Amino acid sequence: MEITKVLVANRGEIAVRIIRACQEMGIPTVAVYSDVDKSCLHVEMAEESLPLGDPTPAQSYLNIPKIIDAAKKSGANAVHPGYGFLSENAKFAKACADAGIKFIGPTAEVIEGMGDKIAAKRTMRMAGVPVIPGFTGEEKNETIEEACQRIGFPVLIKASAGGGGKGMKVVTSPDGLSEAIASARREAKSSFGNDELLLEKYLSKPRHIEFQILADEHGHVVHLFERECSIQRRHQKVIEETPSVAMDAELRKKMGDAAIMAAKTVGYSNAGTVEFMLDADRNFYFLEMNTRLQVEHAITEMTTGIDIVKWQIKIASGEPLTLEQDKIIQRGHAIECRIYAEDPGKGFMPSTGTLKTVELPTGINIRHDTGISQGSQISPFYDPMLAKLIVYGEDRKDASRKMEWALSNYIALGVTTNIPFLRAIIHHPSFATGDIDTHFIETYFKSWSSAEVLPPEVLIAAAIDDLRHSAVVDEPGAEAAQENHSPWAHAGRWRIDS
Ligand code: MV4
Repeated sequence: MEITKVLVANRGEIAVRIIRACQEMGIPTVAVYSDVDKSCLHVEMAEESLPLGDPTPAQSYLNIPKIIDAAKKSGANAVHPGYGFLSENAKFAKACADAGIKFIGPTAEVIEGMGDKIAAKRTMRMAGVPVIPGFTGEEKNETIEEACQRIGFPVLIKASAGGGGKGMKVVTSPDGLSEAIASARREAKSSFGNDELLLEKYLSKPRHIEFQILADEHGHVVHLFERECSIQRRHQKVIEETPSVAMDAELRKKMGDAAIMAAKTVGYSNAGTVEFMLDADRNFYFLEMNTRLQVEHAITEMTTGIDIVKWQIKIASGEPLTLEQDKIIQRGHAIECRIYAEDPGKGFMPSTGTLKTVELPTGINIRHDTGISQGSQISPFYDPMLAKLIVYGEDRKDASRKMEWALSNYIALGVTTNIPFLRAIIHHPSFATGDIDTHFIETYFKSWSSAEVLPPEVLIAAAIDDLRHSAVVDEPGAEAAQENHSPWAHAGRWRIDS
C-alpha cells in the first residue's frame, strides 16, 4: 500500500524528526497540536495541521478518537505515533487498522503480546532467548517460597503489567517475602488494574544494553547493533552511546542473534528494540521489547548510516527490507545527551518558562534534534526533554571530547537545564573508563550541586540572567526595551570553558 500522507501523532523533537523523514521522501505530513503547542516547530513544518484542543495529554496526544478523526479529516492514510503517548497502545494500533489507516509500527497483537511481561518472557524462553531465572506462577508443584530457594536471594518482584521499572520491589531475605508480595500485588492492582506478579533473581549492578532491530512485513529481520543505556535516573535515560565498551565481537554476535530470534518469534514488523541486561560476568538476559521508535535511535543512525525513520515508512508501505545483516557496519562511536529543562541541584525539579536565549554548538558530526527554539514556552504538560545532542567521533574518546566541547558551547537560558550535570557525568573518571552500570547516577551523583563543578563565571552569568528575568517580571515591557542592551545580544559566542 502506498503511503500518500502521514499524520504525526506526537509533538516535540520526534514529531519534527518524523516530518523531516517524510519530507525527504516526498510524503506530505499532517501535524496535530494541543492549545499550548500552536506555534511549535512541528506545526510550522508540516504541510497541514489540525488542533486537538485542551493541552492535557488525555485530551490531546493520548486521545484516540480525536487523532483518528484528524487522520480521517486530513485524508492521511498512515499514522506515525513517535515514542511515548500512543506509540505502544495496542488499542490505538487496532483503531487505526479498523479505520483503514496504516499504523507505522508492529501489529496490535504484537504490541499487546510484548506489553504483558510474563507472556513476553515465556515466549522468549521458549524461543531460546536467555531470560532471568525466575518464577511466574506457571511452574507446577512449586510454591513461591520454594522458587525463592531455587532462585536465591535477593529476588525482585515485578508487576507483569509494569515495565519501565514501575512496580518493582527487591526482597533480600525470606522474612519480608510474603509481606512484600502482598503489597506489590495491591500496588499492581491499583496502578495497572492487573495484580499478576513475577519473581526474578535480582541482578545487583546490570548494564542496560539494547539492540535496534528492523523487520519487514515479509519475515526479513536485521539488527543495527547495540546501544548502551546504563546511565539513567529513575528509569529515565540520560546519556546513551554506541558501541558499548562492555561488548566484544563474540558477545555482540550472540546478543544480535538473540534479538533477531526474539523479533522473528513474535512475527515482529517495523522498527523495535530488544532490551537486555548484562551482568558483571557478561551473561545477558532478555528484559523487554519496546515496540516503537526510541528516543535514542539517532546514535544508531550515526554509527550505521541507516535512516531508521525512513525505513519505518518504507516497511509500513509493504516494501521489502533490502538491508543485509553482513553489510550493516558499525563504524565509529556516537553519544547522545538528553537535555532536560530540570534542575539537578534541586532534586531534578522540572523547570518551566520561556526559552530566552539559545546558542547551539555546530560542527562536523554534531546533531541536534529538537522541537523548540528561542522564544518557545516550556510548559508543564509534557516531558521536560528540550533536545537531544548527539555527537559522532572516530572512537569513544574522540566522541566524549566532542560531547564535552558541544555541551560547553551550548547556551540555553530562561529555563534551568541539566547541561552542567551532563558535563559532570562526561567528566567523571568512571565514565571515562566506561565503568558504568544502571546505578551510576545514584552511586556518584546522589547529592549534586552545580556549584561544586561550575567555574565562577558560569555562576555569575546565571546570576545576571536571574536579575534580568526578575526585571522582566517586575516591569512589563522591560524585556523588549532591554533586549539590545542585554549582554547576551552582544556577547557573541561565549565559552563557559575559557
Ligand atoms: C531488573 C533489575 C535487576 N534484576 N530485573 C528496570 C526496568 C524494568 N523494565 C526492569 N528493570 C530492572 N529489572 C532483575 N531481575 C534491574 C532493573 C533496573 C534497570 C534495568 C534497565 C535499565 C535501568 C534499570 C535501572 C534500575 C533497575
